[in-house]
Amino acid sequence: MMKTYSGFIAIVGKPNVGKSSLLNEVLGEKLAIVTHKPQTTRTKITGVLTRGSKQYVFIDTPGLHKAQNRLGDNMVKAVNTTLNDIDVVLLVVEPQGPINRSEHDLIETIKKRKLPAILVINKIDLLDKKERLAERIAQFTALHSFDAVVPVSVLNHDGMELVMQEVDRYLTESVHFFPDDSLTDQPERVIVAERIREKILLNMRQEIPHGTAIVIEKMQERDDKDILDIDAVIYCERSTHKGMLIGKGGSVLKKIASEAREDIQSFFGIQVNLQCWVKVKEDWRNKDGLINNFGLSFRE
Ligand SMILES: Nc1nc2c(ncn2[C@@H]2O[C@H](COP(=O)(O)OP(=O)(O)OP(=O)(O)O)[C@@H](O)[C@H]2O)c(=O)[nH]1
Ligand SMILES: [Mg+2]
Repeated sequence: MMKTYSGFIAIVGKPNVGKSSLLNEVLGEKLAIVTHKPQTTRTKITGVLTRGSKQYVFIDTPGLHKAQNRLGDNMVKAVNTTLNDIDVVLLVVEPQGPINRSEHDLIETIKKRKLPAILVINKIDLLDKKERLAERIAQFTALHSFDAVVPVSVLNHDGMELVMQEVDRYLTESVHFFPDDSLTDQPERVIVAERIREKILLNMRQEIPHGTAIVIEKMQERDDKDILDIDAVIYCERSTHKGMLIGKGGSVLKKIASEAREDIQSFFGIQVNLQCWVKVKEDWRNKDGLINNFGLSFRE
């Protein structure tokens, strides 16, 4: 029988460095949502890529930050336990700017647990001078002797095959843990909820999107037609936020829903009828029961 190989690869880094963008790029599919705002990703997201005998299991994680509420605690835990059973870590960083606390903490963890780690310097398209890159590499390798350093620009599809070549060295001979045609272990409802949350992040001011959670109450294909009916509830923390999410004459909610519908249609390849409602649940980000209900609790 043909030998098979697999590897678990954790993608970590401070918020907004392009971790989810990198995951989508290697998968060739938009699985994780991406925005220009920090703390877009809330839970760990598994993306599966199978190339012949090799299966890569990538785990995208929330950008580590100081937890400000129970939801934040869960996000931090999701990163730390992801690092338990992996073959190699991709530490994604910006090409310039100060190295922040969460990056120092991640490097400490990598050292302490003796994890193989590849430094991925993303967004090199933003560098004006090439010499800056050498400085950046020196700055990080002074902190840790990474197993490899790969500069990339996910935006320009530049350097990703080099990352894959480095990752290949950490695959081990083993069975494939997922069916070869799978993209993720995320339930479809979670993917739908995430698309709606992305459109809220893109259309609303900072404080509102971070206080929203989406619950898909119904998701069903019609018997007689190729239409997928989806009912979603957007929970927010204040009635003033509810008003803003809905907008004048429902204009804001309509825009969010129609952008999300387009995305969901192209992901699933089926016509979608999406209905969204907005409800208030005060301070849900500090209530374990609600975090749990919204599927945001930390799970192994
Ligand atoms: N210029 C440039 N922008 C990029 C590149 N890769 C990603 N971005 C942008 O960086 C922003 C953040 O990307 P994400 O993929 O959401 O970042 P993340 O690390 O997953 O962020 P969190 O989930 O919040 O931790 C988005 O606006 C991306 O379009 C790149 O190579 N070059
Ligand atoms: Mg992300």
